Parts: sequence; structure tokens; C-alpha cells
Amino acid sequence: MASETLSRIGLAGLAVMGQNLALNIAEKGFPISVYNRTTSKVDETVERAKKEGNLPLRGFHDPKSFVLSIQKPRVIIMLVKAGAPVDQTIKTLSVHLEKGDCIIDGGNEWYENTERREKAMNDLGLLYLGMGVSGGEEGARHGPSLMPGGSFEAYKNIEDILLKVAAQVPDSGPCVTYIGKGGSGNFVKMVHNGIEYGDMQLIAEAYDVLKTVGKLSNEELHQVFAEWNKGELLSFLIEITADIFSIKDDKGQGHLVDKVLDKTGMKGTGKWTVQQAAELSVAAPTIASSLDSRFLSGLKDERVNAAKIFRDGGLADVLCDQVVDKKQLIDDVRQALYASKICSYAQGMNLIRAKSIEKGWDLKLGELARIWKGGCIIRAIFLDRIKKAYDRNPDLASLLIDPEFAKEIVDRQSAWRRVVSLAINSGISTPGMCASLAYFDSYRRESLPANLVQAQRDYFGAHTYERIDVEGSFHTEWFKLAKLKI
Ligand code: NBP
Repeated sequence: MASETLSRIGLAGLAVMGQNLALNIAEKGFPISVYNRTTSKVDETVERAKKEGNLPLRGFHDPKSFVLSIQKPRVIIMLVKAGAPVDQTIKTLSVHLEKGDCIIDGGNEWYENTERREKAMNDLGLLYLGMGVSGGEEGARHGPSLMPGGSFEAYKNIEDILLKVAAQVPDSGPCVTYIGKGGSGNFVKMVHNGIEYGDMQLIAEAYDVLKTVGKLSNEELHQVFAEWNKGELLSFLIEITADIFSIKDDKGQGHLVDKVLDKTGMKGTGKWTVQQAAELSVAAPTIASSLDSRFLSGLKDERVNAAKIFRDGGLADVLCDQVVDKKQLIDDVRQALYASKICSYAQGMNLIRAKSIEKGWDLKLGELARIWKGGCIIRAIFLDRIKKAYDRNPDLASLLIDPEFAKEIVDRQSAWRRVVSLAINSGISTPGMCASLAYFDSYRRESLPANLVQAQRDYFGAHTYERIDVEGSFHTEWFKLAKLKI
């Protein structure tokens, strides 16, 4: 095949993400070849490319002609279901690849799988990248946030494409950067998703307090969230939340949101984030509480049964039906949401940093905040502040102690405590806001009751303890001393 007819890049896996990313790449002027195991999706994509502006996209039904249609060194982005399908697709494609060619996995893959594959590919003289892609269908089509990690040489081969295809944010550039070595791209995308879980949970709690305690209607909720989206909370998730409250049910009376079953689904990246936090001994209680809330939401039948048992036992749904000043409540909830969000991001960032240290990835936290400013689900004006905090001090121990964030938290803490107290007294669970507040209150205190826990450990297990006044490791015969006193 003459080089002028070769495509610049290939993409394998044409479900929602692959199809849209391929069209995005073609639209940016990079001729692309596409392939999918089920060939009808290839034809569908070719048809879309024609309809959406005669884009330079060619479809292939067999892997060999697909691979041979790409210019060398070949780069193929793979967007198939994570796990075994990735291994199968690599096997299908790699037999036709040559030394120096590269495969990029754009899926939500477990970072260790990427590291295993990178090593195996390396043994064959092939390059490998694991690239987090965020922004769903819309992002993939019009500009996602891209988190490529792995072979730097491979990244350089397609940097020009990624810079054009990624979301573009005025004043801060394309939402892509080389993340780091190994599985760092997948790891960062995983924590991004964990942070997304936290954001969604905190927003849901704000909704619950406003609706259940403040008795706001969907129209009022729409107004409140639309207003919040003009200030410090401006973000994609707040924007879509405002939209959701405005949608009427097309199958009956009222609003659609009230007809949606209260059971949250999940695909695993939030769970991995919490597992990693535990592995690395990093506290991530807001993200963990969002995961627990999804687990509890799944117990719909049990909750219906429990509600009946407690209602019959005399417990009202809303324990404290107090009259609240709506305006004050709305303002308090806004502040509680913002302060809780700072704590959640502090946890996510610290988790990334801990992994970076463990693996020697040398990740730049400010850069991550920058590439999340556009294209992805957690995009928000707030990320600009995070970037600035790490620009001021790249070694910041926690976002909580950045002078600007510290001031913002202090300014909002009374409102935050009012909301959490009101929710607790009303019997409305706000696990994310409570977890964030407890995280803040633990982190900011010089002394914690851990002295007692350590004494207990030494009492029953001779685990020893340190003293505040003398260096060294100590053990006390607590039991004997206690008995002597008696
Ligand atoms: P899916 O995750 O639903 O995967 C469908 C694709 O995988 C199809 O192309 C399918 O081919 C292919 N596939 C499967 Br399933 N088994 C295969 C096998 N054994 N060999 C070859 N191909 C196989 O697609 P998606 O929702 O577009 O997501 C792609 C990746 O991007 C996933 O890792 C996902 O987690 C991640 N992601 C998704 C989103 C989102 O909003 N959907 C956002 C961000 C990241 P077939 O057509 O022949 O069955």
C-alpha cells in the first residue's frame, strides 16, 4: 500500500467510546482506520463518518488488512471491555504488528494488567500505553480528558494527535499530559472515577437535605443548582443536576427524577479506588462512604422492609420536622458541599501521591488538576484552585493546609456543621458530608484519642507504645498494675 493511502492511526473496538473517539480523531484531520470484532459496528462507524462530514475514516472487517492500513510506526488505540477482551484483542492485532509499533488501551483497565501487558509487549519489541479516557460518549466525540501512561516513546509518537483530540480549555490548554510510567495513566483515571463517586454522593446528599428537610420542590431545586453553577461550585455535575430537576416524566405526572429507582449501579473503579486507599494506608473516607452508599442503595427490598419495621415501631421518616429558614438552609448546604468537596479531593490527591511514591512515577498533581478541567466528568472551576495550590507548593502534604483552601474551610465550617447537625437530628443520612467533616476534624487536631487505642493494644497484645516525653518503645504490664490498684 502506498504511504499516502496509509492511515495515521488505527482504532479497534467500536462500541460507544471507540466509535466516538475514532470520529473525533478523524474530524481533527488525522486519517484513521477502524476495526471491531463484530463487523456491523465497523459499517455503522463508516456510515457515521460519512454523515458527520465525510471524515477521513476507513473501516476494516479483518484484523490483518486493518493493521497493514496504518503508517509505521503503527499506533492502534484499543477501546474494548477491560480484562480478557483486551488480552484477546492484543493477541489478534499483535501478530500483524512489527517492532516499534504501539498499542494504546483506552479502557478503564486495572493498572497492574497494563503493566503486565507493557512488559509482554516490550519482549516482542512493541510499545504499550494505558490511557485513561474520561468524558463518556460526548467527551470522546468532542474532546475528552486523556490520561496516557506507559512508554514515553509511544506517547511522543501520537502526542500531536492527543493534543488536538483532547478537550481544549482556554488559558490552560489541551486536557492531556504524559502522566508517567507503567500503569500510572490507568491508576490516575481510577482515582478520577473515585473522586467522581465522591462528588456525586455529596451532591445527592445536598439534594436530600434540601428536599427532605427544606421541602424544596423540583422547580426550586432546579433554580438552586442552576444558581450554584454560576459560582464556586460551577461544574459539569452541578450543571447536569440542575438539568435533571427540570425534566418532566414523559410516562406520567410529575418529574422524571422522582420516578427513577433509588438503586445506584457501578462498574468497579470506585471499589478499586477504596481498595487501593486501604492497601496504601491512605484515609479516603468520603470516597469510601460514597461506595458504601451505593452498596446500601442496592438493598432496596431490605430497606423497604426496615422502613416498615421502624415506622411500625414509632420512628418517623423525618425525625425532627423543624421549620427551617429556606434561604439560610440553601446557603448553608452550598457551603457544606464545597467544604466537603475540598476534603474529598484532598483524599484522592493524597492517594495518587502515595502510589506515585511507591511506584516512583513522579506524578505531577497540579498537572492532573489541569487536565481534569475540561472534557471529563469531574470538570469544574474548582480544579483551577487545586492546580494553583500545587503550583504554590508541589510538596503540599494536603490540600486542606493550602492557605487558600484552609481559609475557605474556616469560612464555611459553621454552615457545614449546621447542615450535618440538622441532617443527623432529622434522621437524614449524609455519609459523605459527615465523613468529610470527620476527616477535617481529625486532620486538624494536634491530639487524637489514638493514645487510648495504643494503650489498649499494648494492654492486650504487648504491641508497645511510644511516649510523648521520652524517646523509645515502651511496654507496660497494664493488667498487673490495674489489679495491684484493686
Ligand atoms: P464496552 O466496555 O461495552 O465494550 C464493548 C466493546 O468490547 C465492543 O467493541 C466489543 O466488541 C468489545 N469486545 C468484547 Br465485550 N469482548 C471482546 C473480545 N473478546 N474480543 C474483542 N472485542 C471484544 O465499550 P465502551 O462502553 O465503549 O467502553 C470501552 C472502554 O472504555 C471500557 O474499558 C470502559 O470501561 C471505558 N470507558 C467507558 C466509558 C463510557 O462512558 N462508556 C467512559 C470512560 C471509559 P463486539 O462489538 O464484537 O462485542
